[in-house]
Amino acid sequence: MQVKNPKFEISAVSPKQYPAGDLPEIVLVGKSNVGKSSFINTMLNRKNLARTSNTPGKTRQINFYNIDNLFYFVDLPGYGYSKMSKEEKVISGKFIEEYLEKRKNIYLIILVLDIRHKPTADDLLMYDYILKTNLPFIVLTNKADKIAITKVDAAVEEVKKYLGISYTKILPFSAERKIYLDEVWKEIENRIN
Ligand SMILES: Nc1nc2c(ncn2[C@@H]2O[C@H](COP(=O)(O)OP(=O)(O)O)[C@@H](O)[C@H]2O)c(=O)[nH]1
Ligand SMILES: [Mg+2]
Repeated sequence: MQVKNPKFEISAVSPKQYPAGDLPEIVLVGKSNVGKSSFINTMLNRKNLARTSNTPGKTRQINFYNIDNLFYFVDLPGYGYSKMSKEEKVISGKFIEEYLEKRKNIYLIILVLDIRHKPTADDLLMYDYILKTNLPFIVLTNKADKIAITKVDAAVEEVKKYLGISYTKILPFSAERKIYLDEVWKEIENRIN
């Protein structure tokens, strides 16, 4: 897909601020720091459209990026950041659930995991939650540049084993090295077309 003019549209702190209309939404879900914002930048070939950081994400914001008026990338608050207070964890969870429960135009959820680690307890909770929503989803194992290229397939299989699934699409990704983008674009295009 040739993206021409992606735009940041809004940081919503309440459902009233979600964009009007019914464009398809492709939603990024994952723990803080796993690379959700980097994923958006890499897919769009922009350096800083989505803000990335090494510090805890904003727990109350849902960022909407309008992609050529064809669809939105939706960057949900990260969960499970070790330095978040208990209260912040509850708040980010509430924002994630509110969006996933109420929004009618979710075309695909992209759950982002770290290819180097087994899914955390929070990842597994999120995964179960996504299964219960019955929404279409894929799993990305990001930061594939951190392991040898010859070990990527096995690492993906390992994560798959922890999730206990055989039918879900699970793909490697590297926002850093900008590799494995084509497969993900294919998934997105299949959903929105
Ligand atoms: N090595 C490597 N680092 C990455 C990758 N994706 C993201 N990062 C880094 O991980 C940190 C968190 O990324 P960010 O996109 O802000 O994560 P978010 O909290 O999920 O939005 C940043 O320092 C990124 O540069 C990747 O594929 N490989
Ligand atoms: Mg982010």
